[in-house]
Amino acid sequence: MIRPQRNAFRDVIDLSGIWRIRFDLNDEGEAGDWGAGSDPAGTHPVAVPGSWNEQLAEAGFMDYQGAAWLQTDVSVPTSFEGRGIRLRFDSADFSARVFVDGVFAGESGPAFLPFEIDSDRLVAGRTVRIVARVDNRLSLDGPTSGVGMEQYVAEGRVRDEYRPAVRFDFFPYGGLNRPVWLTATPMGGIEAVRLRASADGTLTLTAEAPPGSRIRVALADVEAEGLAGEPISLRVPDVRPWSPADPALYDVVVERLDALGIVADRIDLRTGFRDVEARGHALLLNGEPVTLKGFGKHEDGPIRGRGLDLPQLVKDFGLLDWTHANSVRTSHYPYSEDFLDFADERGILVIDEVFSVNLDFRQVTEATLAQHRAAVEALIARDGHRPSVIAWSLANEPGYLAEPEYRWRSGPYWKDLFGHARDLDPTRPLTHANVGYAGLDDPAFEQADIVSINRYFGWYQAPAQIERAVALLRADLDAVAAHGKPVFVAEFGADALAGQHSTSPQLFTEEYQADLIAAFWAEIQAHPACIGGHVWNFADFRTAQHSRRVVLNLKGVFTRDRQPKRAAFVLRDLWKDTR
Ligand code: BDP
Repeated sequence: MIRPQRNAFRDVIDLSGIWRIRFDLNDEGEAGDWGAGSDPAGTHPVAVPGSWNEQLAEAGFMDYQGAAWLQTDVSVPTSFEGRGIRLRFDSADFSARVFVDGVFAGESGPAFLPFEIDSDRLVAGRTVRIVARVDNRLSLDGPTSGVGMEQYVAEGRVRDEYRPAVRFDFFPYGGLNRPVWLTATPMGGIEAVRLRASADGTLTLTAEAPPGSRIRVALADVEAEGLAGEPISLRVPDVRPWSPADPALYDVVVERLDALGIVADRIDLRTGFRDVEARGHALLLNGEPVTLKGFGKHEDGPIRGRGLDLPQLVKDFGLLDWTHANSVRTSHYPYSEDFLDFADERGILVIDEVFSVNLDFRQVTEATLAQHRAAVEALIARDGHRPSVIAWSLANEPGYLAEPEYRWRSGPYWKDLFGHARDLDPTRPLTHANVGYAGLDDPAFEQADIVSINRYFGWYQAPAQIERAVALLRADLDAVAAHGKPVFVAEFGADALAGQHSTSPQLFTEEYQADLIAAFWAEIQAHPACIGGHVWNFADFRTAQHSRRVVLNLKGVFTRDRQPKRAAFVLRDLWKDTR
């Protein structure tokens, strides 16, 4: 799948704007033919991109979990005549079925990743009705295990009940949270591009296009030609390797030539040349050890929820620079491509995470593994050309319910999944984020290239006892270092309510959060096997309602509206000279 772009051969219309939404409280829309569209009287306005929740809280949909039908009308320009016309959704949370003029036309793939819809109703010169049935429930056997009231009751885990029902600690926003596009591409055009670029200036690119098509690749002053479906290699002399200190990007032009050698399609991409490798206890970028300092984040903001927010993206990258952070994990799902554009440009190293949170091994079936594999494939296909992406994270905190099944069922599961990811991309290290309940001998560690751990000593365990917390961290670092791999602290932190202060160690104060983070950072830096750490979280974010949360998860070092807490200044100072 190629990202929508406009050039002499391709065109794109942004369908962002106010759509209409109809909530399907009784799941009757499919039977009731709601795909044909609804009378505006029974609908609400909703902004796309944007989550429906806060937008329509007053209408009663803040915590709504279920299906909702979003619709808009679009006039297909006559200039699209003679080209392939499609819809492209950058994502749908968490899944969607799409109807064009009342006819089912296709559905989403893995959550948080783009999908395209073909329909013979998309004809130049016509006005068509697009209806997307979006559902923010998760299936029980997906790579992020769903949960419902029945499970809460059956498990007798009354205290774990979240509203809306989720097994994870962030809000299950529903809606079309990223743009939707109408695209026109040449018939028989380029359908996909995979590329690898290394620090020595070599680039290998494979373009998918009709068999036998000739493909030309041009980059800097170098050109190469080959056939669709086959690797085409070239070498840029005196390349400037990409790194946080010098995020040098190169424009790559990929063209398909017709039988006469005339250009019939063109794709513009940007990439950077760099190598990344886990060796011994080190992470090497272009052969040099690198320390990861940064944050776990979320796509989250007031009102728009998870809706793409470009001003906030600009601000966030400014704040990453301001704190001297060099890396981010896309906890806990693939972020927008706009986010990754910034990361590539600004030299921010990204651990790119698949949407698999708290996978419950009591519920794992063959279908789970198949979906998990598909999510890894789609993520690597979307982001594989990005120099900023230095590692794939295949899961966050699987086995977090301490279910005994984790011990005996997860080994073969990880072997298959990590093996699959490695086959697809042997150039990047693989990891996952371990939770204490899954053990220091987490079966996933055996497959991972980087051993990542999430640890909340000083918060959930040993609260208000920083010295003990650090000792517990050290013990775990020592234990997992025995795997002989680089060790990474993927999450640590404490909630702090901005404006809450104390002279003694008190949970929820800015001082306690700052002191805990500083103490952890000292240990992370001192530990010989440790390649760095990510503070949880960059900013306060909304989560489902739970008695442990005051509306938001307050572990941000910035508030939800990006005001610094004390910890932000402390990190800025600590990270100033860390390379
Ligand atoms: C970790 C999870 C993260 C949570 C965090 C917390 O990976 O999603 O938000 O705990 O409790 O276990 O704040």
